[in-house]
Amino acid sequence: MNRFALTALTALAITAPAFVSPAWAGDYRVGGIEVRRPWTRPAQAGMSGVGYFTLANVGKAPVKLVRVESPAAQSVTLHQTRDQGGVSSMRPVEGGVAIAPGAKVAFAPGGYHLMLMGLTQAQAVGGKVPLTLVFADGRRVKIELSVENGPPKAEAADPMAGMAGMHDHH
Ligand SMILES: [Cu+2]
Repeated sequence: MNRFALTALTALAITAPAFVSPAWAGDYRVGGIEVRRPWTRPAQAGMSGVGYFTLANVGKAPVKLVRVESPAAQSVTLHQTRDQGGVSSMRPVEGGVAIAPGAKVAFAPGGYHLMLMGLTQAQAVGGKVPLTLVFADGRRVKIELSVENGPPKAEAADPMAGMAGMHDHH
């Protein structure tokens, strides 16, 4: 790891809760659980929002995401979009989402996702939406979704992101 990355991590460690150690900006790791690239889309207050990220089990025991809480919405539900006979529909996930040791599950458009019902305020690009992931063993992991127009890139700097932002003013 280079010096710049170390400095950035140190700065993050000061603002993040002590029990969360980000692997990089936007990632979270608590025990054997990693939450990678959490993001959501812009939305208006009172409407429904979404939540996307990759959940990785880097520990030795199974984990299961059972519930998500957020002060930013009246309720948060685990959903899954399914394609049945060419018709796409989404439904609540019963019993949570289990992840075996060494496995990961993508919450992404077209599959698992979070539904944030009844947003308490508008979500604008560049903003953050706080969530708490609750696991079957009682562990609670606090994360923030960053509000993006699309899936965040692996690279921090995306020149096209700035172009898209300028376009919004037309
Ligand atoms: Cu949904």
